[in-house]
Formats: sequence, structure tokens, C-alpha cells
Amino acid sequence: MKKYIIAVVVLAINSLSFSQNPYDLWLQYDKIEEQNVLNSYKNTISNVFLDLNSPTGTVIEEEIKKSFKGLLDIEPKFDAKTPNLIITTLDKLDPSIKQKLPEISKINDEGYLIQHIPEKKNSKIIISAKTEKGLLYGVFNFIKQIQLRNDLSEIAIYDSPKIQKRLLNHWDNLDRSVERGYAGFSIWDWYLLPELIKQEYIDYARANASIGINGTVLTNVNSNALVLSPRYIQKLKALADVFRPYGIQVYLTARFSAPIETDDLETADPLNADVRQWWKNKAKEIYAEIPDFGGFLVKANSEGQPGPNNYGRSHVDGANMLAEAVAPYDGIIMWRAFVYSEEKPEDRAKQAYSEFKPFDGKFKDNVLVQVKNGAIDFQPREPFHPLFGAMPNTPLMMEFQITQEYLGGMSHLVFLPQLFEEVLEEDTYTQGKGSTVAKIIDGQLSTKKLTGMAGVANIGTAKNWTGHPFGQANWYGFGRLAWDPETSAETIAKDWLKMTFTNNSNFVDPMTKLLLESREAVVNYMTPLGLHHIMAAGHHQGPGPWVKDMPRPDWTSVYYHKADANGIGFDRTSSGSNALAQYAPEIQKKYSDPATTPDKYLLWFHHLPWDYKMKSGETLWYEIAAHYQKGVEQVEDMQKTWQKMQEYVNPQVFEKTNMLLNIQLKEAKQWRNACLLYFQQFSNMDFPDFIPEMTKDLNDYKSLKLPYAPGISPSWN
Ligand code: BDP
Repeated sequence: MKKYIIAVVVLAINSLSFSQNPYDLWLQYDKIEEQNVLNSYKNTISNVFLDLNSPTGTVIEEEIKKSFKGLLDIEPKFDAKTPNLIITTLDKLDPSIKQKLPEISKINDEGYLIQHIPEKKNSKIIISAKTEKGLLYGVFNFIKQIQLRNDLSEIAIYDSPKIQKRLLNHWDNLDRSVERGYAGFSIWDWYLLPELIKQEYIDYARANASIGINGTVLTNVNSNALVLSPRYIQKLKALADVFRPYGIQVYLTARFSAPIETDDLETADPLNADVRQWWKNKAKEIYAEIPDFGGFLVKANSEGQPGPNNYGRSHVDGANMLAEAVAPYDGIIMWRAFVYSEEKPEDRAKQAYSEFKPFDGKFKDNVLVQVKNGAIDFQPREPFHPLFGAMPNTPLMMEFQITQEYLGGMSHLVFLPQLFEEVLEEDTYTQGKGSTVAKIIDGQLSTKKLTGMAGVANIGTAKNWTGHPFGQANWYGFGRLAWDPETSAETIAKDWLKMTFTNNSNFVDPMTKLLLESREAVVNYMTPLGLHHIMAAGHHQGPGPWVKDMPRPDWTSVYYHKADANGIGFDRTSSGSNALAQYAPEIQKKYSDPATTPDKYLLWFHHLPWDYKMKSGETLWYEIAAHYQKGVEQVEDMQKTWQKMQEYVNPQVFEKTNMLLNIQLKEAKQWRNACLLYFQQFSNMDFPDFIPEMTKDLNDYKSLKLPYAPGISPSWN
């Protein structure tokens, strides 16, 4: 009892010195404690001039007030006669000031500048942009500079987003379940909309604007036609009105068979005149209420969803029909390339490319083809999708998954910007050396200039939005990369840690290391050396290398690892499925030989004997075991680092993360043990000495059931 009381007292004292309210995400505005830093900011920026008279202007004003009150403990007035901080759009700037902004011509409509202008008496900082939306982004970056304690005396930032459509994709259903969601229910309270506007909607918009996200697809790709009904359009309008001042457009998923499901028509054939008119009318109806509606995201002829193929028509026919309907209003169609047919025995990794490449250049100008980062499905590691670079005459939009469907769901700490960065940096060689995925999706290597990046959201009703406290970093990091796909994961990690927790380097340095290693850890303990899709079926949590006998072979694990007495791995070279032929010759050459294939993709492209000699000199079996073991040890290291961070972190976040790391370690060990025991049946080789003695046998792991594991949506039932 006594011990308990002491613990409670300690918690109470600790929590006094921390606000760090997880609900506020990375927008923590705690007062600057370093007196000299505080004073220097106060002296440089306390006299503000701001005269924006619009909803976005009000948002900007509120944000300046909130951040100045919090960080600097001052209440700025906005009409200073001799201002030292001027916040206004370029058209309102004095020409004499404009002259002093060297790179003004570089910024685009969503870009901004923050420039210090030194003067003898009245030095000042200018935050300006072509549009108020750009200005809002500039203001958020300016506040970030203060959060990061950066010196403002020579500040000169000229920044513009490199990608136009920076969207979250919510896989949220109208009943508020979230497909692959691990953070509670959907934040969209459809039932009480449009009357009830939750504070969360406003705070959601604010958080997204702070990282440059400018659109949100509100509904699941496995979609429901009901959302297109007049009643729901009113609900959608209410959300659009909340988001607009934050520069965020709303989008919906379109169920291809909607004309039938609404009982209006008997077909959804995209070449049928009535169907085409139906979609035009629907677009007109939506745009009458929401003039800046963004457009539709479509999953068609994939995993049972209806689509143009049902009528013998192509993806181009389907996409272009919808594109025509939204074109008069500047709407776009994001047509997903995540397709794999039930009939085709072809390697699933090849199918999207086979189907879509011939369509290059055939889509209307307002269509983007949305491609997942890899050819299978958001695995802990996949080589980049071969469509990147293969369709230079089609805007390709990147689809990343922020929610951790295959990366430990609700309980594993994995810093995904590392994964995203790896994909974006990959060289496709499709237009010579340096044709990185980033340069393809930002339009540099495309003849089309429409660009986009989507992230499947990890947001729900959880009090901290994302469930796992570190899930916030992945939302944040996605936004940063959508703004500039060449941002480094390290910069993102550092900024997020400082903004969310503290600038103290005793915290930031070890935690940056932890974040950057966390992704490799999960690859090691789940799917090392190019293994993939060997998780449990359905909910996708935990190991399941034994999964077979599913409705389709490419939903099983045995299809992907192909372990047998001869070895393990998927031969995707010319002696196997030849998926490799979908990549540029430079990659083909390198990856066709296991000796020159990077270890991380080895078993993705090759089936190799268990005693295959690896670059390390050890056998393949030894290296598989070593990677699984390393993954477990990396989680142990994460725990050790975290233990030292207590004094910097809100006690509740500290404890929660502690407990989650314990779960992560338990599950990492399960992955290691289950996979090694399973594969040993085929390798018939002993475990290397460093593998701890197994206390359970394979059947124990096989019989582990996880009823009610979250994330399975009714759309699958
Ligand atoms: C898979 C998910 C499934 C999604 C599908 C998709 O398991 O829930 O519906 O992708 O992206 O990863 O359409």
C-alpha cells in the first residue's frame, strides 16, 4: 500500500512539469524555459502586423496567438506601427520590402517565404505567400522554428510543396468501424453530422495544415454507395466547411456500382449513356454544395469490388468516365492500381504492371493512377512497385500505408518515414541513373504535371489520435514527405521529437537513433532477407508462415515463401515468374544474380538452398536465424533507450510506451520462434547457438488464435 501511495505522489509531481498533452500532437507550445532564448525571441518578433480578413486569416491569427501565448507568454497585438514581424500575402507587401526578398519568384501558389530583413533601426521578419493557404503553411513553419529554438536572426526560408495532392486516405466505414484501423472508431460521426461539429474536426484540420496535407478522402476504398446520397452530401458539406479555412479539400471513394445500388439504373457500364449521365448529375449535385470538392478515389475490380471489367470494359473506360463527370469543376479521379485477378495464375507481384502499363497515356488529364509503394501489399519491406517509371505519360500517385496493418498494428513502435524514404530514394533507372521514385511522383520525370501522394491514415477516436503514442510520428512524417519527398527520415525524426517532447539533446539524440532503427527491427523479426506476406491470415497480426488453403493461393503464406527441402524464397528471375523483367535493365542485371542482389531483397527474387553461402560467409539458414535474433535484440535495445527517457516524457506516455514495448518484445519473440520452428522443418538444420532454447513447439504457435483482433472491417464479411 505504502509503495502505491509513493508511486502516485511521484506521478503527480512529475506531471506538474509536463503538459505534453498527447492530443496536441506535435503542436506543443510549452513556454520556453531557457531565459536568454525566450528574451531574444521576445525582442525579435513581438510587434506583429497582420491584417487578413478571411476565414484562413482568422486561423492564422489564432495560431499566432496560441503559439505566442504558449511558447513566449505574450499576447501579440496585430497592428504594430513599427512591426518586427509582418505576416501578409505578397500582393499587400510594400514594393520596397518585396525588393529585399531574393527568391520570391521561386515559390508556387502553395509556397511561402520567411525572410529576415536587417535594418539599422527596425529589422524585421517577413512571412509572405501568394495565397493565404501558403501563408498558413509559412506561419506553421515559422512557429516550428521557435519550437525547435532556431535562430531567427538570419532566417531565409523559401519553400513550396513539390507534390500537389497531399492526401490522407481514411479507410473509414459509415458505421464508424475502420478497416485496418487500430486507434478506436472513425472520427467521422456521420450519424450526428451535419448538426454536430466536433472539436476534433477542427483540430484534425489544424494538425494536417501544420504539415501541409491539403486533402482527405473520408471513406474506405471498399466503399459504400450510401455516402453519395443527398443526406450524406449534407454531412460531407459540413465537414468541407470546417476544413476549408485550413486549406483542406474533401474527397470520397466512389463505389463503381453506385448507379445500381441507388436503384436508379440497372447497369454501371461506363460506356452506357445513362450511366455517364448519372455520374455527371451526381458530380453536379455534390459540387452545388461543395464547390471545392476534390474528387473520387476508386478501388475497382479488386478484391471483389465492382468495376468496369464487370462489363467487359477497361480501367481506362471506368476512370475516364468519372473524370469527365468531375472535370468541369476541376475535380480529379484517383484510380487505384491495386488489382490482382482471381483467374490469373500469374505471380501477384506482376499483375498490376501487366494490367496498367499498356494504359500509359490513355487516361484523361485529371486522372491519377494511385500505386501502392510495393507490388504486393504494404509489407514491412518491398522493392518499389515496378509501375513507378513505367508509365511516364500518366500521373502516378504514391500510396503509402500509415496505419500499421502489417507492422504490428496497435502495439509496435515503428518509425515509418524510414520505410517511405527507402522507397522514394530507390533508383528506377527508367530514364537513366538518378530516376528515383521521388522524382517520378513529383512530376520531374513525367510528361504530366498532376502529382500526388496518399497515406492510409492511422487516425481514430483514441485520445491521442493514433493509439500508439509513436503513431503520431508516422502521420507527421507522411505529411513532411508528401510536401517534399526528398526530406530525410532523420530530419523528420528530429523535428518530430523536438516538437512533441523536448529539445534536450540527451533525449533527441538517442531517440532519433531508436526511431531510425525501429523499422529495420520490425523487418528483422518479421520478414528478413526479402521474405514477405507470412503473417497470420485475416487480421494480419502475428506470424503465420504455415497459412495455406485460403480461398485464393496468393492470400496464403506458402505461396510467398515457397519453403521446401530445397530451400526458400520466391524465384522472380527468368527461371521463375520473371517479375524482374518489369524493372529497368540495370536492376534486372543486378538482381538476377543472388550474389549481386542486396540481401534485403534476396528471397523476394530468389529461391535459394538452405546452405546457400551468403555474402557474410555464413549459410542462408544461419543468416535467417541471425536476422530474427537481431530483430528481437533491437527491440530490447529500444527498451533500454526508452528506460533512460523517463525524465523527458509525460509520465502517462512513458508508461504506455513501456508497456507497448513489452508487448512488442513478446511478439517479436513469437515471430522469431514461430518462423524458425516452421522453417526448420524444411531446412533440417540446427539453430545457431545464439538462438535461445525454445520452450514451445510449433503447434503451440500455430494454435494461437487472436479473436477480435482489431482492424477487420465488415466490408470483408
Ligand atoms: C489490403 C488490406 C485490405 C484493403 C486492401 C486495399 O488488407 O483491407 O482493402 O489492401 O488496399 O492491404 O484495397
